[in-house]
Amino acid sequence: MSTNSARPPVPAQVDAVIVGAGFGGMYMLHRLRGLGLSAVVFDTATDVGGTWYWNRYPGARCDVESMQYSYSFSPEIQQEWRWPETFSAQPDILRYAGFVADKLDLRRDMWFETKVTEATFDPASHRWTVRTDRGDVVSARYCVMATGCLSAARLPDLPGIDDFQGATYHTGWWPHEGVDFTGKRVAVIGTGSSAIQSIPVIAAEAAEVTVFQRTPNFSIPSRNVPMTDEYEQSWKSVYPERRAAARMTRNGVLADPNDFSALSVSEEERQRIYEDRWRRGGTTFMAAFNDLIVDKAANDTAAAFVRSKIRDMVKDPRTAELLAPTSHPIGTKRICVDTAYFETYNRPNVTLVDIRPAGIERITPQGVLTGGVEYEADIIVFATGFDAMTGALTRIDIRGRDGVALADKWEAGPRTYLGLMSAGFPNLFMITGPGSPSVLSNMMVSIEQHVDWVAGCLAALGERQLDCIEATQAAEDDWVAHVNEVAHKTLYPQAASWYMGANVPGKPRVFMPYIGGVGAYRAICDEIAADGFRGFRLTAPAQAAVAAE
Ligand code: FAD
Ligand code: N01
Repeated sequence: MSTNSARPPVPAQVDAVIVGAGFGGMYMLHRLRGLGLSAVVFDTATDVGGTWYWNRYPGARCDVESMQYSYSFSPEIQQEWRWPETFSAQPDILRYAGFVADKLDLRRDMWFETKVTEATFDPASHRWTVRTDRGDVVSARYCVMATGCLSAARLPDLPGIDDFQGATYHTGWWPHEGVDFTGKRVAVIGTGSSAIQSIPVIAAEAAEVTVFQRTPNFSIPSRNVPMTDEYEQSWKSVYPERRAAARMTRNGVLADPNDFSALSVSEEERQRIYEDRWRRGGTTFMAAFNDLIVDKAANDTAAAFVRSKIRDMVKDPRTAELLAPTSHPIGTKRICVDTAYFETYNRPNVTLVDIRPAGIERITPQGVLTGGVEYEADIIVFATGFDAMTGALTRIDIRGRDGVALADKWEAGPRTYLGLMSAGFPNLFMITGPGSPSVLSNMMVSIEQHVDWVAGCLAALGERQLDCIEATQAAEDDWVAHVNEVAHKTLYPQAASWYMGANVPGKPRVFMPYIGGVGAYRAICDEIAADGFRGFRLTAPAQAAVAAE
């Protein structure tokens, strides 16, 4: 492990290179060690934590409760660690990542401040050559991309962005020393989850906050509270059973879903159920009925309920109307979870600026120009999101068979088999890749499932004295068609969301995650593995394909 220029050399040959030291890469390293395989992990960060290392903006917090957003693989870790709040704040999740890294002594195989720039497959040796921006060259049998779905932060391409004379920050690259907003005029661009979490905290400190909104978002109060011993024990005393149950749910979260339609109950009963979910708070609001994400009429009832709550919370009727989302069905953009977001617009120092339809004209040396009006600011916070799901992968020059670049193969949208591998890229695994439930789920559950599947796959290859696995084109084509088919049975494609690539100009509009459900997806992956890795071609050193199409 190293975080400085005097770092020890990286081994020239390993069984596996893992890219990323977030929760995915950390657990992958642990599992590979358990198989007796050698591995190195690279990350551009100075330490473990991934998302929770980078997103240090004020108010950053988990929207899955921590008793569920945590590793389940180690009974010791899950019993020993204590969360201070029900929905943990970023510093606590980062401390947790550090705790796990210490406990498993992970850092000795990790090289930080090191960006993987290239990975090239050699079909003759069945090995990958991985290069970094520090000049490292590593030969590895396997390459595991634990690069994260929401790790490629992006600034919008706004004219004048470099001319601004104040300070600028992106929520996904937040400075470790924090930002002092005291007495400052702050412009916040964006109203997604990161903005919705940070605006109330910034507004409590800054002199003025001006929020530039392109699309209003649905948000549910988190109802975060300090953890009580009783609540903690109610989980820890039955953790194995709860974890097992969560793995078979739709989203990897125990949410107490109602299995009936929003349209099957009276108006009075519907409102009672929504009120109950609103009072409980969090993303499980969407589990109020079983058809909110497939039936527009059902969805409309939930959307209308949340809009009415927004109108109740925001005193100025014009601002309330601007904040009430109407452009997409509720839940089809990632639903937000907040602490006093809407109420923040009742503060005298907070102004909402609707930038539709023209958008931001330019960043000026003094601030933000939109609708012909210049809003002066000392600080601009870009809460403008990520090149999600594909960005971290396509920013690496990954070359598979015949020198084909992954970025070129995915030009019209990502193509994978199970979100785990892509045809033409043997021995290259993705953790929570596009085509898997990933961002539609409690990511800890999905990360563990993918890592366990990859570890099982590598163990099976070893037992059979094989050294190469590759998705077949036919299996990939079928899976991509299935992912699309399932997505189009839902309302999701109706939103211009980052799930669809719609937030990045020029990115193809393809619904990227698999919406078939975490439990159903797990069963598919397990069944495929049990059937000799159906749809994958497994080969021995310098031999022809020996198994399974
Ligand atoms: P990451 O944590 O993103 O880690 C990937 C790592 O790979 C990064 O550290 C990055 O630096 C590194 N990397 C990428 N490319 C390279 C390269 N070329 N070279 C070297 N290193 C590289 N999910 C939930 O389930 N619940 C939540 O409440 C939740 N909240 C979130 C809040 C925020 C602000 C964000 C951005 C995401 C949130 N997520 C949440 C999703 C979150 O990303 C996952 O839960 C999880 O942390 C992802 O872990 P990971 O290891 O797969 O990826
Ligand atoms: O990013 P986003 P995020 N001009 O893409 C706007 C997870 N997460 O960082 O919607 C003006 O959602 C953009 O507008 P529009 C979670 O999965 C979880 O907030 O494209 N505005 C939008 O309002 C989440 O979904 C938590 O019209 C521009 C905003 O910027 C994901 O990470 C917390 C613009 C970007 O919103 C990403 O969230 C934080 C432009 N040129 C993150 N470009 C939890 O609560 C973009 N925007 C757990």
